[in-house]
Amino acid sequence: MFYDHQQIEKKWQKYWEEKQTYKTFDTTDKPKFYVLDMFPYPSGAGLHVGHPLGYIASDIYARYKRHQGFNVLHPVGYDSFGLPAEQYAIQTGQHPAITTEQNITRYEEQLRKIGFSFDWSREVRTSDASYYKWTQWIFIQLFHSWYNKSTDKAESIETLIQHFEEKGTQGLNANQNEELDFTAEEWKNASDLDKEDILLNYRLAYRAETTVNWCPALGTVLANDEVKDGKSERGGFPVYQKKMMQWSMRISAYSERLLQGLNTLDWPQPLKDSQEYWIGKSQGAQVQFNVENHNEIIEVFTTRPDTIFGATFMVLAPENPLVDAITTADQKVEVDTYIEETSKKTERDRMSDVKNVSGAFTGSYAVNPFSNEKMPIYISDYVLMGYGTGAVMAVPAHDERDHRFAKKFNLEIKKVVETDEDVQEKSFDSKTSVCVNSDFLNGLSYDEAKAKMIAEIENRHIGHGTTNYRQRDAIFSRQRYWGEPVPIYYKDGMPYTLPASSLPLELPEVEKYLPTEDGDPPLGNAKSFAWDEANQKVVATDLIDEVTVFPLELSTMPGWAGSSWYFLRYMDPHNEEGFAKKELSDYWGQVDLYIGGSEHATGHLLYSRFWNMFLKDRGYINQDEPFQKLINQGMILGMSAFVYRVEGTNQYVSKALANQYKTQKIHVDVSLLKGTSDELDTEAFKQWRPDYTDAEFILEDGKYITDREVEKMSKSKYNVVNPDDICEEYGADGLRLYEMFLGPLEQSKPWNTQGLSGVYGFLKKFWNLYFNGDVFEVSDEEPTKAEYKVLHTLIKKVVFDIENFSFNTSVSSFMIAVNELQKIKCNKRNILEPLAVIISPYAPHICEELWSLLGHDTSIEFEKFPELVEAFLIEDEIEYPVSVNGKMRFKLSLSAQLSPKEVEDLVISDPKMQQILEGKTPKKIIVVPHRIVNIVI
Ligand code: ANZ
Repeated sequence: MFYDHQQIEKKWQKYWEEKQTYKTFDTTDKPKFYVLDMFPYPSGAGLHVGHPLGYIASDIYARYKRHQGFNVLHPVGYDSFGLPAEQYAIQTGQHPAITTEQNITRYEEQLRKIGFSFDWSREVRTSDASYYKWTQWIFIQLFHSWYNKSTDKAESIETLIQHFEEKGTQGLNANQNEELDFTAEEWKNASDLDKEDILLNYRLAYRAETTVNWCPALGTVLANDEVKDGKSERGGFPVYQKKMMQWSMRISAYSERLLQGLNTLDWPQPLKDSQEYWIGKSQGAQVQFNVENHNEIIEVFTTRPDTIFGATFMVLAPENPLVDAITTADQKVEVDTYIEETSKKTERDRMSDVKNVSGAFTGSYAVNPFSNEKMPIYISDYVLMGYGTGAVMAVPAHDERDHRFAKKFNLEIKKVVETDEDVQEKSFDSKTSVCVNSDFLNGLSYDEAKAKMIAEIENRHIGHGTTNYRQRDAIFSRQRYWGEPVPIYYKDGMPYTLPASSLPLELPEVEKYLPTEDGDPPLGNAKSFAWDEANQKVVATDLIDEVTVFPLELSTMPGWAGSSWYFLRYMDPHNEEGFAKKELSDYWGQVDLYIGGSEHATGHLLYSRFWNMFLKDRGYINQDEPFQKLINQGMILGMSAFVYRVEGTNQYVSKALANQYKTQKIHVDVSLLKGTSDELDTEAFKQWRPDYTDAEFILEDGKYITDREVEKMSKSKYNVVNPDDICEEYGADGLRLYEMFLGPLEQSKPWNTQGLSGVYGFLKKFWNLYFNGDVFEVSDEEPTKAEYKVLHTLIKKVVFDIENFSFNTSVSSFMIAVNELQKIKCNKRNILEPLAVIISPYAPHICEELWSLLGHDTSIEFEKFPELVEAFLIEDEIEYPVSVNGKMRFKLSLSAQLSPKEVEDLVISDPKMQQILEGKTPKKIIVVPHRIVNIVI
């Protein structure tokens, strides 16, 4: 029977839509299971076959869990604020909302064609006011919260105010910008404005002057994870360091919890490692050094207090405020010149440039509190102001950067202590070290030496043990248009939140998406964007009088705001009273399986854990961690095609002849190749672009053969394959099976359209198992043991594979099972019904069709997954090879239930064996049960 995938797939997609097959209900007595994909940013280019890889895997899992009786939440939505739509708006004047809408429509069409079992009714879009209303609401909660280190959680700002009223800052253990010290009396006497200023020092969403990554070409600040090698991740524009007033999120308050939480998660180890590295916990000590002839004290952070005897000089960050005070008149010019030079470098450049050691001497000396030696004080850009205390004690015999610095400036290198770690690592350049073991630490292990030094430092009151985290607070404002407005207005320069009842604060219309002439962000162009405090509404910008009408915040939220909590919105997407009802967030709880790309390791996956912990602290949800199990799908790579242009001409030479010319290698679109071959359709190439209209070709055997190479699949490399084309030709079921068949989910693998015919052939064979010629024919006869064995072998394998996320191996098992059933001409209902259920998570359309042909009038989706009956796997008869003196002589079929002794007796009494024995008695008989019989005569 002809397998008409197009007709079948259209029919079932329509059916699912009409019957709302995948709509998920909350009120259920079934156990829940939450399967989530990282939601897409709807780009203008649409989907290519690399995008659905993770979605197919999660869809298979979601369907499998439905078959197992779970109430599955498997939603989809769009991360629809972001830079590309805005860049496009700047170029074309087209409102980003319009392009975003168009892109979403295209995405949805493409996704629907692949037959995903999403509950479309729960779709969210981060750029919809009904969604970002709650992003703004969460921002407001963060603004009105502080981190109490004593209770180790975020609390309402009211509890902080109460503490100030009762005790001032006494006994306060908070996470803050600056350590403040005041009494209850002083607090009460402070003006309202001063009180607000103090509170800003503690809020979880706060404004402060920070050094930011400023990207002039994009006109905005970027997060550290949006900057790669000093360039913006999007567009590759240069990024500079600049001090600006910015909104920040106090994620650093959560560093320890973010670190500890990793232990509870089932995530890939490399992903956990990168979060751990990003958080960067260091344990050590803060130690004070006196400066000769100055009252200033230099405080350093060191992870190696045990090396203090070998500290021979000090290095301050050029921005350290102490530099000015301790620089001598003689050294001032040199120091100032150096400071000027470093201000041009980004923090990243400073950290990555290890070869060019640079610095300047301040002219002052510190005193080593342990060796009492004089230590010259330098400044250098390898010391960063934002980490620790912005100053280091340099131990050139133990620290590589200090060592390079000492070499360059000819400073003393003194090795002091031989610890376990030194012995293990064989300190990087021991030849230059003088070994002056200090009696104080001799014989101790690294840990012991460190602990002893910290105790001694504390004892002498010159410092204390401390823990530092590399992770900084996250800058939260962007000077862009296409993002969530920050629900803040300014009165006397102080930020105040809008009342929650007035949300959403809608993104205003602007004429231009560029910064204003005064350098304000694009929202500064809006005609109606001011806050009328008394009437609690947005009014014309002209009305700002700083009395009743105030300016609103002009920056917008970063891309990660909306994606930090979307998994909660899916639980209750239409709620207008809250972001999600507590009963529902309790019922759906954690995401049980989250699938997405590894590029979100330190961005989205840290921010969303942070917001989730915050919402838990404030009692809005119950779970600590949002994503219990996470899988990073690999990338699907494209097969790029290249032509060789003879330099300076419009001639193109075929691959094999290219080395005879001086050529340039140029990408061509893979759609210009003939069929699935490497041959270029030269006519199509000429029409591709105006510059190629007059192209001439140097052919081999009358053909132009392109060069091929595996690269990342990307529109810019012209190697994308559109899933729509694949669905058209091989069906969505073919696409789904093939994407899984390509290889293990986590690995990267090249796409090869030729491989699709294999899975398509399988689908046809599977289909035809249910037909006799053109007639659907399934027999009700009881299957044989052999038939049951094929089925149950498959059940066992597929259950194991799905539960271990090994989707590629299931596809091979389907192929094996279908081949075997075809060979034994099985068309029994008791085999073919369960077979359709087993294959349906992978190829849902064909299985729905077969299911309905089998006489069912409900969807296959909720059928119970067939259960394994081990008895069917047990062999009845074993065909024993009988080997005599190491040579296989004959085979004997015996019951699998026999004991070794019974096997032995039956083999010996067999006439064939009797003939071989010729009356002799065997010297030795070894029976390996179910395998072989070895006889020595
Ligand atoms: C002496 C020493 C001896 C150090 C030694 C290391 C090895 P992590 O692990 O990243 O926390 N350091 C401290 N503050 C710094 C800053 N603002 N900029 C650059 N470097 C800074 O690194 C902590 C170590 O990095 C500290 O321990 C300090 O050097 C340096 F054999 O002190 B150490």
